[in-house]
Amino acid sequence: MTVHIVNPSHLSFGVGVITPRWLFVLAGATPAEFGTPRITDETLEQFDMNTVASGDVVGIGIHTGNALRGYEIGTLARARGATVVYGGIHATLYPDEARDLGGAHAVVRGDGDVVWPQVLREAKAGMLQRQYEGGRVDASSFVPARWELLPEGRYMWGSVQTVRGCPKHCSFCSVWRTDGQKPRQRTVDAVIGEIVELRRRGYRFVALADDNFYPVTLTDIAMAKRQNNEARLSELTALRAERFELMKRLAQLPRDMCFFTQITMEAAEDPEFLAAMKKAHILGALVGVESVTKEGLKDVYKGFNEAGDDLIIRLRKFREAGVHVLGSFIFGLPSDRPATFKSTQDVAQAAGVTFAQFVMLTPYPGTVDFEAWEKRVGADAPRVGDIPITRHWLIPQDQRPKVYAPHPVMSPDEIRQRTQAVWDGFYSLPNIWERSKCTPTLKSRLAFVLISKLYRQMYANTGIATDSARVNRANQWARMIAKPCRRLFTAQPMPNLQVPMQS
Ligand code: B12
Ligand code: SF4
Repeated sequence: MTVHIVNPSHLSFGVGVITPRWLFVLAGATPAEFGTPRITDETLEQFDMNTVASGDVVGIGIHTGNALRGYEIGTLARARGATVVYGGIHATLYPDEARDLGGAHAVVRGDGDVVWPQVLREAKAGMLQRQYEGGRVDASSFVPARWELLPEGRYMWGSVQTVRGCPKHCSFCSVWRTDGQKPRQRTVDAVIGEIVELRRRGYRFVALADDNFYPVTLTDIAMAKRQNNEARLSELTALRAERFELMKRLAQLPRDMCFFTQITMEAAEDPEFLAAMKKAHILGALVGVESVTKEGLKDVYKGFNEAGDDLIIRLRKFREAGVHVLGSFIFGLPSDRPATFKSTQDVAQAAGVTFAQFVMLTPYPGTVDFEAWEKRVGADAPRVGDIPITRHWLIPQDQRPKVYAPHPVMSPDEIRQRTQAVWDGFYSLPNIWERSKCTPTLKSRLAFVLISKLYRQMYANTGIATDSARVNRANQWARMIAKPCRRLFTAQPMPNLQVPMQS
């Protein structure tokens, strides 16, 4: 019996940017008695159905965007006599769908780390259950990824999770509802062990695949003090101390290492934290800016962000501390107006963000926004074929409309065109060249241009473009420049690298 683990994708580029972490974690959770699982990441190449034999187990992980391709794989694998098991955020939200449309014998909801061995053993014994509740496992039970199973020369960045969950409650995000609001921080040793393993193999760029790398803010601590809440205070200070301990250990790793994470902009008010990040080689962070106006922030329950000039000051603090920002902005919020687009681009440029992404407000399942939208459109939702757009992920890829939240004054097309124009403006060659000054040499400036263009092209595809010629062009471009880009990220392996000592 072979265990297959598949990350579905309808598009394969041959080269991947970030390792899909769950594949290697689930491989790590596979008990030795089942042998080494066969991992397929379809963002590299398509799953070879001929490798599936009757009695094999095929584990498929889906998020909303790749669920339909996942269902195709599951249906075909089941027809070959395999036992099909789904997991991942989308299967957690819609377990019945995976059974009805994806040929699932079983669905795992929540974390797979602890429950996966049980699933495999019960499958082997012919006692598989329809559904398993993986729940939110404690950080001490997170399984380390099996990086020795990485295919040679295919990815640019490794990915290591340091914390799961986020205490905030943004309306467009499902993380706080699925992963929970209580931060589950892994031990420093577990994180460092994996990173050393990756560097030994020649990965010097590592994405810290966290929901929010700064789960405890100075405001949280001040509030606990004000409330004389001793228990809360000691919990928060312990979490904060662990973050600093992690960064101290990261700082002891080879100097050529570079980390990237996701963080809220509150970290800008914490110079000690930013300085520790810089020392720890965390040189970049995605910051969810979302909106440059107070009204926009209110729309998404993100009142802890700043707007206007204060926002520019906050974002610049990252830059001044030596941490590059990938600013993430949302267009199509109810309070947005045509003028918001230009002012957003202006703020992004004035704030000195190194990269930016401009996404259109999309109701993702599991979010507050999705629930409100689904309730509002109800049974009257427009359909493509038989499928209501509230189940847009089930519409075949080539007919799938981009689904955006309805807006009080602008049509989806107006929002899309204006969003596209902001992408084009922010990533115009002169603007990229100007931003490339943040790197020291001509060679690195050219690399910066290449990477900016790759980022922009890959996004045009998964993000906002609806015109298929543009999507195809973006795809070809991305395919062409992905290989040379990968070379920019690799380093000499360091097989003898030691784990830095505890302080
Ligand atoms: C890092 C990350 C990224 C990175 C890297 C992706 C990569 N190659 O790995 C980048 C920045 C590229 C990215 C991009 C996007 N992301 Co993202 N990303 C994440 C993040 C923060 C962590 C993912 C991760 O590595 N987790 C660690 C692993 C170990 O956990 P896991 O994937 O949950 O897997 C566990 C369980 O789910 C389960 N499991 C998973 N699969 C399977 C399969 C089986 C068989 C079993 C038994 C169990 C199982 O077991 C695993 C171990 O416990 C998640 C949030 C999150 N907390 O998961 C969002 C998240 C997955 N992303 C999300 C989104 C929306 C996106 C984008 C669409 C954003 C955008 N607007 O462009 C793009 C889409 C990219 C694409 N086409 O795939 C959403 C997905 C929502 C949804 N309903 O699908 C999430 C949940 C965040 C959110 N805001 O809600 N992302
Ligand atoms: S801060 Fe980020 S991860 Fe946390 S709920 Fe908001 S969008 Fe989600």
